[in-house]
Amino acid sequence: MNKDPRSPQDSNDQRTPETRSDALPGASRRDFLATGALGIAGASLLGACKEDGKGTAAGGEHATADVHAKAVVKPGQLDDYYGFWSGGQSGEIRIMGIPSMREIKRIPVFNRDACTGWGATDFSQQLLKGKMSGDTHHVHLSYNGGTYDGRYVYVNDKAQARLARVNCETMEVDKIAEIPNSQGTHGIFPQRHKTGYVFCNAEFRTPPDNNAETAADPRGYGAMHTAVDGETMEVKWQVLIEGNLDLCATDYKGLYSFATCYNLEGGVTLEEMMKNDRDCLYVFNIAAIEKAVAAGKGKTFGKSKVPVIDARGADSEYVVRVPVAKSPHGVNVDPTGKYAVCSGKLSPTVTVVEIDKLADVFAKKIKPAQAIVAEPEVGLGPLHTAFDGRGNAYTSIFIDSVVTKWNIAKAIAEYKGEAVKQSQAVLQKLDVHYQIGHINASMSETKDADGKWLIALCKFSKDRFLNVGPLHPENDQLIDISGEKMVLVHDGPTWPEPHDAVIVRKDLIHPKKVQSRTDERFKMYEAWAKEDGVDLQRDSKVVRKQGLVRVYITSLAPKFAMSEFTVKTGDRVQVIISNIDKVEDLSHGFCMSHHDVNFLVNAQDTQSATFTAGAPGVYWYYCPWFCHALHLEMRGRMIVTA
Ligand code: K7E
Ligand code: CUA
Repeated sequence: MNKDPRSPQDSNDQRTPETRSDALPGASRRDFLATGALGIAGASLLGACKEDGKGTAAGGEHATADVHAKAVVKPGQLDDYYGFWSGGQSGEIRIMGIPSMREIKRIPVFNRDACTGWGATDFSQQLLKGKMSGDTHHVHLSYNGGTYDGRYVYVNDKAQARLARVNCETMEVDKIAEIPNSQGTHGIFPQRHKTGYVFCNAEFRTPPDNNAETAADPRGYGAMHTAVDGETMEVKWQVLIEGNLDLCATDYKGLYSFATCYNLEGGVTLEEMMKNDRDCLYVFNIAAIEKAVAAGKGKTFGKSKVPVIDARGADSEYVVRVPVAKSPHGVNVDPTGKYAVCSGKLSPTVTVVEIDKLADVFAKKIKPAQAIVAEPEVGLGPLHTAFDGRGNAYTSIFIDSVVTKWNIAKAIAEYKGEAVKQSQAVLQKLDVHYQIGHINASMSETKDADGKWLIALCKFSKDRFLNVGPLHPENDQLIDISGEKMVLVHDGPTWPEPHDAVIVRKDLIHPKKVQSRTDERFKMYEAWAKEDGVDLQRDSKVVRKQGLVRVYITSLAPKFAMSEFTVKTGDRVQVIISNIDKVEDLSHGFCMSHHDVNFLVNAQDTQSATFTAGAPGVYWYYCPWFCHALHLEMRGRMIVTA
């Protein structure tokens, strides 16, 4: 059997007809859930990966040669979209080309990266403060007027409660904010009407004043919804909430931010967290919170100076709680800005909240539950939802390993009670391989959703790739959603674990081709150069200071302008390398033998790193980037004296 996913002969489905789920939903899956067969999530959620034996049916997703051809980007051709993938446990971001699924670049963020020297250079160490790992889940770009403005990419670090920003001109991290009073910074979302706040949700409840006295009793725990200024990356304010906060979203008008809560119970064990039949969507009223902060109503906790509005307990002018399907995970706002779709992880349904009704909820004219306008049944374990801009939604269904396409208007009509025996809202279920987490469609999180491509980020890959040992790659699957039926067109293995991804039209992103020396970090080099009377792009010079030897070197293929310098053993040595080549793509680097120093310096760039000179002797430094026919000769000696 031909398993090449690009092959028109590939069935993309190796299951027996009984286990296929792209038929319209029957009653059986609902019954399975209703009878409590789901049990404790741990067992079923992870145990439900379907058996995929040697296959039967062919042509499962109506794949045709034409459809596959659309996803092929020939040598020399460019992709139509940038894909920004989070890197999960790797701590990085990746840039993919869509539809080819080619990985074009990795952006180190919270990780130490041996290729570029991120984590070892002076600038990156200033931002990372010695932390060399992170857990990135959610990547989102800055907005203006409901669509991407192409300036920044934001990404969370769940492991150490941080928010990083990548400057799209260079595709390098330029700022990292630490989120106070928080653990498990998970869902993030920027405002969409302009580059305003980026909201960050704390997934883990902790005592706001975390200390020895408050640590043990979970009754005092809460979680913070944090507003970070997307321009300055300063933390502006926080709202303290009783439940946990999972995924995050914003509306299109700048009125609200949203957070799903899967633990309204306030439990600390799995069983306790799963008790309630409904949890909630927190809706934050931004103007009311800003007003309270301006009026000095915020408290502070611990060392943090950030004002915190305590909104625990009952609904208030600051926050209301809309009851949604059990243990919700994703919340996604559709491209019209009208609906927030919340996926009930432990319910077969998604809850659709009409955003315009929330003003009446805050005004106490209607109850929070009255903002709910639909609750279609989409399958077992709904997680996240994407949109095509044509009124359809695509929900990732973890336990069933399918993508469910459903129509929002039809789901709303059915919820109004217009008698329907079998739901007409669900249009198709497509098998994915396997255990899908996030899902996203081209421009889905903007008003310009164009319904061309859908990406399914699957957690398991099993038999889809060559066996590479117990740790399998993830399987990112590309689905064509331009037609009436979804068609799976490509399998893409990825290094674990991209949780989320956004697909951005290429005309919206304009990186520089050569460094223009206008980034934040040049201020740092220029300050040193001024202090030492050095012209970074002209001078190569050793400057001996109290406790530090600064070595300025320019590089121009195939030479470092300084081929020898002398320091004493134990000296702190800071090398500041300026690549003065002007040619696009002409990167040099600097590697000091036996000193764990190795970093990249792009054309027209400056980079620096600091290390301690080792035992007396000679140490060669060299350019690790292949830059010239005489690249191997591009080196020099550090002489270390006793
Ligand atoms: Cu669903 Cu962190 Cu967005 Cu993982 S989260 S999938
Ligand atoms: Cu410069 Cu190799």
